[in-house]
Amino acid sequence: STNSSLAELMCTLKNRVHLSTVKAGDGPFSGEKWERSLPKQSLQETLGNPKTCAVVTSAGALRGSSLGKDIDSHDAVIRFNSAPMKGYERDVGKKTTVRIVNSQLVVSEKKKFFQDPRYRTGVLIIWDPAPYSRDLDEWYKHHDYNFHEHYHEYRKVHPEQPFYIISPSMQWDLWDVIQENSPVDIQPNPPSSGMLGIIVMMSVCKHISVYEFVPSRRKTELCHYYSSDRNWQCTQGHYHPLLFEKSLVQRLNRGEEEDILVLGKVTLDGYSQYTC
Ligand code: NCC
Repeated sequence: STNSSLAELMCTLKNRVHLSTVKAGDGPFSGEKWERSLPKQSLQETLGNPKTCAVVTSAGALRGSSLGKDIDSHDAVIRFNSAPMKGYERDVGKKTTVRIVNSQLVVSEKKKFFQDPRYRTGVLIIWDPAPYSRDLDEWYKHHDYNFHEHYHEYRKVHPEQPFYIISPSMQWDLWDVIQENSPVDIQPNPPSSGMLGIIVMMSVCKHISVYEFVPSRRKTELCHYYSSDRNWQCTQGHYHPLLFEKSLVQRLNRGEEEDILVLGKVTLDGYSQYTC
């Protein structure tokens, strides 16, 4: 299956990896408190069906890219964790429609997460890197970072901002597809926030541009465009199966090879563009 065609791979993802968030009443996520906190509208309803979407990774290679205008020309833009716009508009733009954060960030940088304006725009989505399991009861007790109370509190302080929790089934369904399409056994660690964001956008958008996920000629040891940390593992992965995610996404590219080299831009079709 490692050599399956683009269409086959698209259909595998479309059929098996669905946008799935926790809803009030899902197993242990029951009772008054969850009823109050979890959004009534589905994530699909909230995001609608944007025509064009941009996925902005946090890669250091975005620094000096001047891609800001190109990125902001999309109908919807997704960013990750603490990635800032302010001061980096020229390279990464300033529009934010969705932000995916990991539970570690929300727990360990609580104060910033609750106060910094960068988190106030758009729809928030949180995920948690728990051990491989789709079981909600299991996950409720053994999540990696204890984000539940933070989540309830954030919903109280910022009730107008949609905030969703990704179901573990989504990340592990995605992991299975990554594993099945990789030549070697990979660690059962969850896909990166970036890969989850690509799936979110493929689920709702017609066309998606992904920036510096598959590295361009600007490929650099610089971890993030917004910090000075240097580490190749940020781009190549150590915990997340990043290299395998990247080769999967490269196989889905509908754009020119040159766009990857020069711009770091992969062009994907959304699920809606395929009849499987
Ligand atoms: O670094 P991070 O992700 O926030 O980056 C977001 C996504 O961009 C892609 N990326 C990033 C850097 C790079 N050089 N190349 C890339 O392709 C990846 O797809 C990445 O997911 C995460 O996935 O949640 C991660 O988060 C950080 C960290 O928790 C947050 O930045 C919080 O501030 C993780 N780092 C550590 O735990 C030290 C990182 O492993 C992945």
